[in-house]
Amino acid sequence: MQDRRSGNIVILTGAGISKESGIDTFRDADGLWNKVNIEDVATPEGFARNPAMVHDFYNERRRGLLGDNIRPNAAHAALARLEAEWPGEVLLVTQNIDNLHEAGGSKNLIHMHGEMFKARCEDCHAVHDWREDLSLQTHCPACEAPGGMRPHVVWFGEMPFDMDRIYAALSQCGLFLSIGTSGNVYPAAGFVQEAIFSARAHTVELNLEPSEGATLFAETDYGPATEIVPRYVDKLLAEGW
Ligand code: BV8
Repeated sequence: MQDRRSGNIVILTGAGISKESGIDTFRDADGLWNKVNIEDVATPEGFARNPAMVHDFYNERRRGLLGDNIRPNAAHAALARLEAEWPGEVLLVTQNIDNLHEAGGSKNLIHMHGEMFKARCEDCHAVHDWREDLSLQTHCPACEAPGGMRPHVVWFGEMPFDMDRIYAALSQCGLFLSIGTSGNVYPAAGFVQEAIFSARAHTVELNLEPSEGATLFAETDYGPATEIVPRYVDKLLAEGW
């Protein structure tokens, strides 16, 4: 069992942590997946069928993330403070493709579903930092080939990134903290069971409302992330879990 005041922590975040920064979630009433059909815009099949439509979908979201009004909130800042002040290892695994955790100061971070500000060439597989629109006319800066660029984002049916590193961290954590995710999407939604069975970790859910996996957590707190995450980080730093 890990020491509750210094053991390793794995944090999983979802769209809920960025909601108060002005970024839509996916499954709330005003969520993204209620406005577009997942199969059309977030699968490799959808991209193959209509790449221009998928580029438009991501170009609009990428432009939105570049707005001056989109900034990290108190929950992002609290997780960066935890990483800086906690005596043990803190690994932050996010399902989000925005860059608010980095902007909020987190460093030990995995974007398991990719990043909106990166683009990948399907011809040479080079990954580039990217803030402009993408289209079928976009040339790859590395191999010069046109038409092969796509968002460096994990679509449904594709393998999330860094899974080995994530499962290794889950098997050695004393605390698994899930924040702002509905627990609908796998393999992320299965991390809580992995932490319980492979590390006998203490598990905590911080969310606006109970997620699909709420009953699996030993401890829960519900409310807006900007309120409950800083409060929980203060408690963790003062007395452990
Ligand atoms: C995989 C990037 C194999 C794109 C995303 C058939 C065929 C193939 C696969 C499957 C299949 N059936 C099932 C699957 C598996 C599938 C899956 O889980 N489907 C679901 C729908 C059933 N998963 C996959 O395909 C994954 N790959 O399985 O590969 C494999 C298996 C095992 C191990 C390795 C590999 C790939 C999934 C990744 C898809 N890409 N995103 C993009 O962003 O455009 S997923 C998408 O949902 C989002 O990106 C997001 O990351 C993810 C999860 O959503 P949440 O973050 O939880 O957001 P949501 O809106 O749902 O919830 C928000 C929560 O916040 C709510 O609970 C709300 O109450 C709360 N909240 C709101 N406001 C606040 C708040 N909380 C706090 N404060 C607030 N203010």
